Amino acid sequence: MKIAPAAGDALIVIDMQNDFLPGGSLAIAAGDAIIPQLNRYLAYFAAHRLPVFATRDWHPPDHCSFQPQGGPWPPHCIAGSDGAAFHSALALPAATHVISKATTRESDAYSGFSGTQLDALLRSLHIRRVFIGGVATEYCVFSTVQDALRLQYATFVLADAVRAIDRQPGDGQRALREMMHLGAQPIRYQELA
Ligand code: VGL
Ligand code: ZN
Repeated sequence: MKIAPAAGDALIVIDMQNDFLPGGSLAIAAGDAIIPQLNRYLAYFAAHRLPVFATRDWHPPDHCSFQPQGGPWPPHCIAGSDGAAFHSALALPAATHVISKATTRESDAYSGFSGTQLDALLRSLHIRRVFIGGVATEYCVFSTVQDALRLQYATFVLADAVRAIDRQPGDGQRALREMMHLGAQPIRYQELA
């Protein structure tokens, strides 16, 4: 099936930050392998003058999700650090809307919608369909897709431009199946008209 992105569509790139990519403090194996794919989607949306959003984890140094505070994760994506920066190979257009999340000690937000202006911005731009890729499939991508569906956006998951942490083998695949079960549609770059 061919999908033709058009007015009313937006691309949302989730958390493509150094700490989630090889060399980072919470590195996803081969997470950087999806950058060329994401760059193709970014170029497509920019060429069609469609809005692009990029979410980022933007944590204080003592964030509740960090192991020293009793959370599940090593410290990562501390606001303003190199680890929190988007990967330098990610070709974000100058007009990208950057959405920072989980910015206070007590707020842990996997979803790009959680505690942010993302929904309000999408609505102000009359967006009805969202195309979501990035990392990690079973955490921030999954939560963002769930919220997008709950908020009534037609939701496409970039099947060729997501990567999982896979703490348990198969976590990413299970999350993808669940997203489709909830009503998301997988899409691959070749399917863009
Ligand atoms: C994420 C773990 C901790 C993510 C964020 O972006 O999926 N994962 N914080
Ligand atoms: Zn985090």
